[in-house]
Order: sequence, then C-alpha cells, then structure tokens
Amino acid sequence: MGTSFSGLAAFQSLHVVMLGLDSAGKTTVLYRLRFNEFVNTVPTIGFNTERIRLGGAGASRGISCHFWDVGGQEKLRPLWKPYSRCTDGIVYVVDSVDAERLEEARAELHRIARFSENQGTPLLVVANKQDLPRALSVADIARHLALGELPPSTRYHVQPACAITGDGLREGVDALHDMIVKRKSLKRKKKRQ
Ligand code: G3D
Ligand code: MG
Repeated sequence: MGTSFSGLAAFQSLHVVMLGLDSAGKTTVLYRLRFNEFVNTVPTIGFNTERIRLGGAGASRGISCHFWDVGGQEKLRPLWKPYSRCTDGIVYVVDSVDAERLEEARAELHRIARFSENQGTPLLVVANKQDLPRALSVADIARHLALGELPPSTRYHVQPACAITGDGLREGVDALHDMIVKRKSLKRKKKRQ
C-alpha cells in the first residue's frame, strides 16, 4: 500500500513535456495515448495538450497526467526551454527511420537536458516508427543520441514503439512513471535528512 499510495500522490499533479524533431511522431503518440486510436495529424504550430489516464499494471494504473506536445519545427524549438522547465518528465520522440536527422536530434536533446532546470529530470526516449522496415534498433538509437553522455543525474529509458498501433507506448509511459516516482521519493528523503 505504501508504495502505490506514494506513487499515486506523486503522479496526481504530474506534467510531462513531449519534445523531438518535427515529424518524429509526437502528436500521433499523444493522441494514441489519449484516445487509444490512430488520429491523423497536421504539423503542430505551438502545442497540443491532453490529460492522459495511465493504464499500466503497476503503480501508474488509473492515474492521470498532463502531457504537453510542443511543436518540433526549428522555429518553434525556442519554446522547448520554457515548456520543459520544472516538468516532471521529458518524452523525447525520435523517428527511428530518419537516420539523416539523428545528429540533429542528438544535439537538440543534449541542449535541453543540459539546462540547469532540467538536471535530473527523467527522460523517456521513444524510438518511434518501429513498424517501418528500415527502423534502427534501440541500441543504435541510443548510440546515435549519445545517451551515455547525458548529465549523470539524468535517468533515462529507451522504448521501441509504433505510435500508429500504440505498441510499446504504455510500457514506455510506465517506465517514465517509475523513474519520476523514484526521483520524487529520493527528493523527499533528502529533504527529511
Ligand atoms: P510530430 O508531431 O512529431 O511532428 P506527427 O509528428 O505525429 O505529426 O507524425 C508525423 C508523421 O509520422 C505522420 O504522417 C504520422 O502518421 C507518422 N507517424 C507517426 N508515428 C508513426 C509510426 O509509429 N509509424 C509510422 N509508419 N508512421 C508514423 P504523415 O503522413 O501524416 O506526415
Ligand atoms: Mg506535432
């Protein structure tokens, strides 16, 4: 009871920001999680936001969380900093087929992870579009994004997924929830010391 109660309390007012290059699949992920179906998207100008009910079997079951999907076009990326400030978690969506833009995705991810306000914010990397034949593996995505070089305080999880069918998304969100709850309870422990 103790663990699930503290998990619930931690997640009731949670905010998660979704970032990633344009066309990575962020909005498709958002609506797949929200409506449990594929929704045809248009390029995001500004942001979309939805309260999403988490449905995992673990501590996240039945708890809802506010997701912010921020546009990924170059001209909108200055918005990433204010939107990610003080967020509980970051979801970084990557197009696993777009090898040419992985370097750009890496640079933007490291830029956002290094902001002082984001130090230690748990990170879920969604290796999206795994349904496509030339999709890179999770290991390749992790290597191209240089996840090992993120600030040491950044906990991360890489989740292979397909936002069209929803495969992998719930597992990813559950992993993010676990990291957020662990960080919050660690912070509480430190405060008490
Ligand atoms: P964005 O919000 O990150 O900019 P979108 O990306 O959610 O708008 O998605 C961009 C395109 O990728 C969309 O196609 C969308 O259907 C497609 N897409 C998203 N996720 C997946 C996936 O898992 N697999 C495949 N095959 N396609 C995906 P269009 O054709 O509308 O541009
Ligand atoms: Mg979008």
